[in-house]
Amino acid sequence: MSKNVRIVFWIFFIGLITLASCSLRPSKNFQSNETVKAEHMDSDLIIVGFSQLGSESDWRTANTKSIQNAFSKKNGFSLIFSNGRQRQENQIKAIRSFIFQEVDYIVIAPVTETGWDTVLQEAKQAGIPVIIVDRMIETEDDSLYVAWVGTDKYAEGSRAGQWLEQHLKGKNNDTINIVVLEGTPNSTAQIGRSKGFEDIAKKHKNWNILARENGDFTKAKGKEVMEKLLQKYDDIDVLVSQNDDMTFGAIEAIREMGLTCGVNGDITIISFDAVSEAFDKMEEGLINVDIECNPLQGPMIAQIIGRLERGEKVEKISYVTGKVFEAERASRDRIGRSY
Ligand code: GYE
Repeated sequence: MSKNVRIVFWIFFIGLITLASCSLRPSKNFQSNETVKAEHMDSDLIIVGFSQLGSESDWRTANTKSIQNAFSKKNGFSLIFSNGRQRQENQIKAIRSFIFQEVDYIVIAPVTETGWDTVLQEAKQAGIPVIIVDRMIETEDDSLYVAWVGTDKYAEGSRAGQWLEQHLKGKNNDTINIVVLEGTPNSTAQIGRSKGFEDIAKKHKNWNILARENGDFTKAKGKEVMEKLLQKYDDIDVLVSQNDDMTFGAIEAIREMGLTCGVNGDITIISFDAVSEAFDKMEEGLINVDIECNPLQGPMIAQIIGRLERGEKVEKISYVTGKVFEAERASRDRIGRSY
């Protein structure tokens, strides 16, 4: 064979192989439910359907990652993940599809507390154990879930109040004007953190809650709502913001108004979650204190499923604990944190 003929031959040969491998590879987009089911059934892996409520915050991203890592193939799981985009109807649809796919376990991080009974009854009838994570559901029938894993949101709210008590100790008794940026209405995080803080606030006659507004746990909404609050009130002393993302938005609003915040600032800021960017802001002195809410809940949920698999009893309620981080110690306290 001459050199040219050999080159043409190889080009032709490689082209043939590429074509063949393309047509043999099944396209994911065209997989039917039946194919997905069969794939899962073939393996010894434990199939878990996880309905995450959304991707509204840094906290949520860390929570999703923790659960995805814990439910890896290496750990013996096959995870079907669904993002509810902050809407309960999307989550209900996802749960129904998990039931249809005959998963072994359903894990739900519910966006709000009410309205889950019907779909959880369907899961129960199908014999699929349900584990609730992060936020809680409100139901009369606690046989609808086998276990719940999350943080104590009421305790987080009261820690915020206790911190403010300490912060104001020894100062004069002038009126303290407070605004609260609340998270998604009717979510456990909003209900618990509001009630926890308000129960402490009630004890102080000079604490004046000017406004409680919904910022939906997002940076954009936090900024928008804070702008309105700053236009309406020119004497805000304290901002209690129920998550870090809303706080980041609020800080932008405050600075754009020409005001200052945090340590020695015009507005004292109490935030929740303690994600990495919040530590940056504490180091800059822009946030006074952050009430931690630990999102790394995947390993605990995987452990619960492991116990259920071995037929062992599991705790109905498991709390993940958290700390309180202040600006002054932020650079030391953040060492070793992964989110
Ligand atoms: O604080 C917030 C997220 O439910 C504890 O939801 C969670 C909260 C968290 O969007 O950042």
